[in-house]
Amino acid sequence: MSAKALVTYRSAAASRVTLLDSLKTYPSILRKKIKKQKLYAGDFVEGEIIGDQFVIEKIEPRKNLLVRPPVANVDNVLVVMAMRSPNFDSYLLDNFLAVYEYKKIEPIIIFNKIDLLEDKRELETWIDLYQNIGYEVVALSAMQEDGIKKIKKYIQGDITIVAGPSGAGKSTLLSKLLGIDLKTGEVNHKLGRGRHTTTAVTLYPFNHNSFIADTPGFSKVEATYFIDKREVHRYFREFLRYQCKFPDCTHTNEPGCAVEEAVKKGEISCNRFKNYLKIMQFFWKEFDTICK
Ligand SMILES: Nc1nc2c(ncn2[C@@H]2O[C@H](COP(=O)(O)OP(=O)(O)OP(=O)(O)O)[C@@H](O)[C@H]2O)c(=O)[nH]1
Ligand SMILES: [Zn+2]
Repeated sequence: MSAKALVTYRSAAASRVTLLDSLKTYPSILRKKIKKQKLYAGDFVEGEIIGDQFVIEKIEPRKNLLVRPPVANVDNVLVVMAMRSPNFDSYLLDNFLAVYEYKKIEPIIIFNKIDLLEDKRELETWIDLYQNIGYEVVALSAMQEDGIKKIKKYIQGDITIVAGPSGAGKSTLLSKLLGIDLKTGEVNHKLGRGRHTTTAVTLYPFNHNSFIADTPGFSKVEATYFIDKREVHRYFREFLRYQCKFPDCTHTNEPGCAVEEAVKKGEISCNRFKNYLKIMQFFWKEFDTICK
């Protein structure tokens, strides 16, 4: 009898699938006629249980495929940013957001380590900014339970990865989400750093039919490494609300630029626009007069 499953473990040599109805897990192999096809964690497959193995007969088309970590069909990324230790860096966050928008993966912003803040006003400003743009934002301390429930609700039924700078608290958050003790600082990517080790990815199930990868994504990204410079403007969500004179306007001093107008009116955040211009390596001479 044919069954549907999700690939929840993948290394160079082996794979495992989890059945979507019963959540039972089996070691898996590819049927001979599709042996040449690539298989990734996150692949939805069809196949048959033969003995104690799942024989994959068909790999469903992927909606996306990440290289780091190698996971297919990713719905969400938890972009974990510490407020302190290391200090919050909005330029880094805006690069992350642009890259995942480009990859069509929904970013959820996690402001972590809020227990280290004496004054919460700065945090509130950042929360407002990113919520107004249209992102889900959760501010928490990954050492505590508060906020974890909210994250679980957002990623219910989805495939999710975590990303963020080194030391931001990705492993701590993962352990809390999964309720297991992945030792802090020892998540997969660290184990995988040895010379002769290969990287394996596990998707851990939690709640019902929600899966999260144990291997973190990028700790640092440059938007222009992935995205053509002239296209970056498409991945700053709030810019899409405005129509410039030229449909391919890059908002770098073109005539009739509605985005620059919106910055002048205070509708677009100066900080976001500053980060955008930095990505574009563009100096806008009016910036300092408009954004004080
Ligand atoms: N005060 C405080 N410390 C935290 C919090 N979350 C994590 N930490 C600490 O921050 C340090 C880094 O946390 P990790 O979870 O290892 O961070 P990571 O993002 O996985 O780091 P890398 O493995 O380097 O990528 C650890 O010492 C954690 O105990 C938090 O909410 N508050
Ligand atoms: Zn424009």
